[in-house]
Amino acid sequence: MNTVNVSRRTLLTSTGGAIGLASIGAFGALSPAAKALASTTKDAAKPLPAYASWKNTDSLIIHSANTMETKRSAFGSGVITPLDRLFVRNNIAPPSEDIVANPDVWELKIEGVKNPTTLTVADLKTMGMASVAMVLQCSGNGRAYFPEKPSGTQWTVGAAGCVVFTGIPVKTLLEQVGGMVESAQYMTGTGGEPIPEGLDPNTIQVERSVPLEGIEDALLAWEINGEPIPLAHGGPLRMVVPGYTGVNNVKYIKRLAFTEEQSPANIQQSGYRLAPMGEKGAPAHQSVWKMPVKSWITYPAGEAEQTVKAGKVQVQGLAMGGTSEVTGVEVSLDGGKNWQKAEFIGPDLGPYAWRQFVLSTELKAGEYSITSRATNKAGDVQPENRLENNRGYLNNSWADHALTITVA
Ligand SMILES: Nc1nc2c(c(=O)[nH]1)N[C@H]1C(S)=C(S)[C@@H](COP(=O)(O)O)O[C@H]1N2
Ligand SMILES: [Mo]
Repeated sequence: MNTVNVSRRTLLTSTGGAIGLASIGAFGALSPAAKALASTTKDAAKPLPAYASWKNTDSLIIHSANTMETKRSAFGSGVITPLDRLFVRNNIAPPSEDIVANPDVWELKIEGVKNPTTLTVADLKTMGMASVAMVLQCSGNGRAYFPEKPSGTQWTVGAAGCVVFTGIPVKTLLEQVGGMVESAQYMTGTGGEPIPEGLDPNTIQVERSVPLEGIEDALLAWEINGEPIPLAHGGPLRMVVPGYTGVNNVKYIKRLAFTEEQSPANIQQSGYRLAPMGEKGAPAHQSVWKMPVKSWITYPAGEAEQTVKAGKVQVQGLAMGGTSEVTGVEVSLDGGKNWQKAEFIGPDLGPYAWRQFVLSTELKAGEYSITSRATNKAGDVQPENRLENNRGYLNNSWADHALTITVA
């Protein structure tokens, strides 16, 4: 059994390597045998798309050219997720790489304010600046644990990362354009993907509205982890709304509008709604905005079954508070019957960031069901059960995120 596992691993690694090369433009150079391997191996890694060819293949599960997640074992123990391991999610194909060649010339239209205007990134950079460390997490992270297998990417834990965005606070920008119009109820951001001619933009446009409350800590960001935002993560300019799920963080933003109504785009009206099982999303259902308190174990956590040596073990994980800072986390080694307090490690980067945690323990030989349960300042405790909903959003169930490990 061990031998089988090892050879399967080797196979996966070499396949991943070959395809990784292919993604940087050498596909034609692949030997026929490598091509055959890539297309027939059951678990063969898919290739990285060109716009994300700089990503670390070994750290990612590549679901498709527009969906890649960080492996549970690849978050590392530093609080900030390195960009080459950060998940990627595009609802439609991203724009051309040309738009990040000179970020400063990118234009943003600003509407629904007293003095509507168009500003370049260079203009914005002169007007204000702030940084925020925050969890970026897809609304559907954890969808794979819904037994009903809702449609959409089968994300496990890795459609999430903790990153630092730098840009101009939306509030600062608002001061410079005379404030929003009185009728404004939402901040609406429009993604810069080109819309093919003849298509009704509402069918595919990534345009999201968040309630005004979200403006408080929102930024229009041009940097991520200290570098210009790469195309894959929404450069040249991205709307970021700390505490809100991934979709509300509009990439390649070309228009920022303060609107009375939510965007008419499908992605706002029917997508990302908490519809009951069997029902289609509609405006009557709650929109997916704020993230709930959540945590998960990252070690021991192999992608397949993981065997750990008996003795002292540092059980590790990460915990986030959602819109209220995470204040505590407990670990269970017996499927939720008993809980032990874990220690946070590393720097505290504020309410929107996650914290790494560790439980130093001693494990005897046997099988363990390990999981974690976080609490935030607002008093929310990570629940045992997921909130059932048709599209598999917002899964923060500690039971769903439990792992079975073997100690030998
Ligand atoms: N313009 C635009 N913004 C977008 C998307 C998109 O497809 N287009 N996808 C959203 C979704 S669903 C998620 S989860 C995050 C993913 O961010 P990342 O790719 O930087 O990890 O971007 C959001 N912003
Ligand atoms: Mo998402």
